[in-house]
Amino acid sequence: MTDVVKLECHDAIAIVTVDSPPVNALSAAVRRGISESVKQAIADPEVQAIVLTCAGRTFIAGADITEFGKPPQSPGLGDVITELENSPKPIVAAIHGTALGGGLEVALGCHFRVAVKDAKLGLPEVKLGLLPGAGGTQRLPRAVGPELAVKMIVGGDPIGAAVALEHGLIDEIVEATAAGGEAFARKVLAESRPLRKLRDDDSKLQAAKADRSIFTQAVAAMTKKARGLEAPFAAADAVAAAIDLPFDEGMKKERDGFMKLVTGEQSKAQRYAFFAEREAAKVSGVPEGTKPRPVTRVAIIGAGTMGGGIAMSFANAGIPVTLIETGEEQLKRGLGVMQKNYDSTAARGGIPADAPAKRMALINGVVGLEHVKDADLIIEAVFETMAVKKEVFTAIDAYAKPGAVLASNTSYLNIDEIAQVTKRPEDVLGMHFFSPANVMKLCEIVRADKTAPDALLTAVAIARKIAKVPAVVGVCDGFVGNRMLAARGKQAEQLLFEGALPQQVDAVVTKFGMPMGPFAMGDLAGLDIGWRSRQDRGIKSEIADALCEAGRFGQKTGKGYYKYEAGSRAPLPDPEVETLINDTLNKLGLKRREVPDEEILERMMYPMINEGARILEEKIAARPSDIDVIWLYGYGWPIYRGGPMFYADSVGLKHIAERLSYYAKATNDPTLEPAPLLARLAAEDGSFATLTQRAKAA
Ligand code: 3H9
Repeated sequence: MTDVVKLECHDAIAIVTVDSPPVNALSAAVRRGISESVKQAIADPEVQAIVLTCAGRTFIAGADITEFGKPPQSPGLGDVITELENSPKPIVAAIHGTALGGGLEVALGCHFRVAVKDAKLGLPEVKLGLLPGAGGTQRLPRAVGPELAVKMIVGGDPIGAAVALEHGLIDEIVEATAAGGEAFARKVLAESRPLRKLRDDDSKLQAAKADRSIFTQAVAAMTKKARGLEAPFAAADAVAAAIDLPFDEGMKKERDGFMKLVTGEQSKAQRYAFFAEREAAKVSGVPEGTKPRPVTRVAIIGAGTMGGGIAMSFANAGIPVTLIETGEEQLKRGLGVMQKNYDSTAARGGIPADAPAKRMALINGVVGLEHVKDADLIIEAVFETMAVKKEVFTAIDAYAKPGAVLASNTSYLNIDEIAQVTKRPEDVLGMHFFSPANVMKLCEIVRADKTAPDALLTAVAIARKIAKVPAVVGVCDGFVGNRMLAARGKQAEQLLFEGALPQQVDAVVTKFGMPMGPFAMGDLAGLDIGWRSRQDRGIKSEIADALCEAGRFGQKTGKGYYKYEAGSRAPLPDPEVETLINDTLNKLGLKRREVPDEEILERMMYPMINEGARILEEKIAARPSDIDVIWLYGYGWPIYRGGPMFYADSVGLKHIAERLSYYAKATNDPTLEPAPLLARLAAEDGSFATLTQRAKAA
């Protein structure tokens, strides 16, 4: 029929196949192809039923996200779906892979749905800052009831075929899509089944119409973690319309909500983040045709907090792990923590009841570095000093098989120096996981001077396989994330010397959307670590030092920048800290001033952005979007603000450069002067996005 949609006829059954790699997204051409094929099948007197299916790896994965923000092209998706629903001949959607967003909405417009057993069905639009805009909020509650619909639409996670069958979203599980769809269509014809138009079927809405709490409770559960986001609340409103209003009015409400979101700033940022994440997995400077090395077993050295979390990430993906410790006692403790962690997740229903045993069975705890010998990838997660790292890498070099990739989980040490102690620096790189490693999605992959391209790709591929988001970075102190964090930390401390209080600084940062402010974060990590390191280097930081001298090491001592009630992690402002700050400032002869929140925000964000610009100049990160990915997935940067470099563009680089210059002078800190790249972009009224466009064009 068209290049992207094909129509064939098998003995009275028309098969409409969408074939638009990679994910059969609903571009204008696909929409047109579906519409024309279905019209032709309806007009063909030979055809009695229609099967809509897809070629390639997946059913339609949604609207074509790249079309948002551009002038609309007809036919609109909603119109195509109405055509399907109004077809006088039965239409069966036959689903494999993922039927997502507009893809599931197309399937909901069909009269019947079948799927293979590992198919997934979902409406993930909220993750892009949107709500389903082609009838999903009106038809899904009619298909599965408002409770599950809210879970899928407001939460955004897909369900599997078995759950879909249980709740009536699909009619049957089939072995293969085209054949299964065809067989099902013949059954519909043989049994003269009436065409089920979801728009006309309110039966599953009745319970929630009578008892509104079914809906409100489901919404409350799904919006618990939606602080700052607009889409989940707008999506819930649209589902409410399905319960309260006739179908056509509900559709109008959905359309209005969708249009508001798709033209708004949050969705723009979230769509940017979607593509930034995928872009980050594309490694620059690697010869074409380079393939990752196969990885079937991983060895992890160190069963502490980091090593344990990393081991769990691999076990969660079904990859066998050799977990190595120096003694039985440490090993037992590490394995015990992992077991407890799995058990409590299973008790909460986060993983199936048999998952803890299955996953623990994949982790083989042993003592002695010689056990790295079978591993294709070895990740060191031991104590963070160069001497210990060198000792471990010397031993790994002696035992590891040829071709194994040797990774360090260091968060700031020089990988080149670590690689030098081995006879195979080409196999050495960094894999910097973030704590807790079984939860946080980021993995900074550190490319050292001599890292071989295929070793690098191995780390990137395996990170994706264990559901992490990889971002390749170069060697420098703290790599990308922690280096930028240090720039922020320096300002946070300085603000205390000028008159701000920890709770004021943290409140500004959390109001912006970060999960924690710098001082609460310091308390969580432990203030003694920095104190010891300052002592070793002969450096002073009078307020932080005074806290540690008073035994306030953070959460672990129940007191730090805040106080903590026994058993609680909630930071409570402590008047003693204010007194301690006042005393310290008096001793130093400094006067407190009122620091406005706006200044705090600028001084928390702009120095980080400035450091990001330096990182780009030094080619430690290849793209501004890689920096954003690091902050989104490693530090909880609010997704609706896109990441620090995206945020910088939205504020305007000219303004940021001016403010940095101002603060450099006001606080007598030349490091705050705009980095040359930032200054240049600001002077030409450019942005980090223009930098990316130029790099792509070159
Ligand atoms: C929607 O449907 C709105 C409607 O309700 C209303 C409309 C009026 N569009 O992720 P991968 C690209 S909103 C364009 O690496 P995987 C992706 O960029 C949409 N491109 O593969 C990448 O390109 P490249 C609701 C898309 O196997 C390539 O495909 N749907 C789209 O790991 C491979 O992607 C969603 O939100 C798209 N919709 O995962 C689903 N999707 O190779 C979004 C992917 O150049 N998609 N691409 O980097 C996904 O979640 C995953 O891509 C999927 C496959 C699970 C499908």
